[in-house]
Amino acid sequence: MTQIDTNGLHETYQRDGYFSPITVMSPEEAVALRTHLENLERERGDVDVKDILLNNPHYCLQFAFDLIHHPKIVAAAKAALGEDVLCWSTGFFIKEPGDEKYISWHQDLHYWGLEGGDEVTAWLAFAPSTPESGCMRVIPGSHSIDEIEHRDTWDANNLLSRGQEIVGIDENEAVDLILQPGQISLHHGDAFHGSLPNVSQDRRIGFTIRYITPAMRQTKSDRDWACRVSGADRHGHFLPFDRPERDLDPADIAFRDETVRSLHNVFYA
Ligand SMILES: O=C(O)CCC(=O)C(=O)O
Repeated sequence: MTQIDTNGLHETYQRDGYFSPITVMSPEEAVALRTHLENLERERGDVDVKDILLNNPHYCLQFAFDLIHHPKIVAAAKAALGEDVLCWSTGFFIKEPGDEKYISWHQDLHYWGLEGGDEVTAWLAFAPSTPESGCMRVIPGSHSIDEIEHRDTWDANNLLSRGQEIVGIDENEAVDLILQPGQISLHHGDAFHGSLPNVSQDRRIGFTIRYITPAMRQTKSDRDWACRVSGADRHGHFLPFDRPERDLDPADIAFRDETVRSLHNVFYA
């Protein structure tokens, strides 16, 4: 089956700013991906795997590049965005069992420099994502609030670049996005979301894929990159890139580093 049931997805997503869960692969396939990831973490001490996983691993890891084209994940992104879709960035959010890492309440589009189009994130679970393991939480309907002030905390336990947070959220309104391995959630770039520490016995591993419409434009940098995954790009606002020929090739790592430096200039602008 290459299709998912997108019945009601578009309307629910438009109304609530998120949709969850959507099964895109079997738990066995997700466990195989996790094993591959953990082998890389264990065996590739010669490169900074942790940093690569955090920012744009799809530029230098084949399985990450292939996931951005996964037919069921792309079908979900299309149900949210329409036929023409680019992948702008990816990244793993990993919380170790018992560590204090968390993600403060924020809106993604607040600090990415992107304007003029739409964005949706697909968050793919490689491990169970539950209230105990610190699953993502979202405030339904908050995506209709265009942009709200954030304050930078720079807290070392906050997994966000500047520890940016929205103050004064009523957490009673929050919904837990509970996912089993092989399931995704979708959330809108303006939806208020965050997550608590992992108090379970297992790792919480989420792979985020940021999809945009081609009308989106990077306003804080002269150059930015994105890969077409569906339909056409009639705007040409982003530079293209190819599938890596092998995992962790030095030339691909150097390219990824360049794109990450450029992104950091945007995030810390
Ligand atoms: O992994 C999480 O808990 C939050 C991830 C997040 O902030 C995002 O995908 O935009």
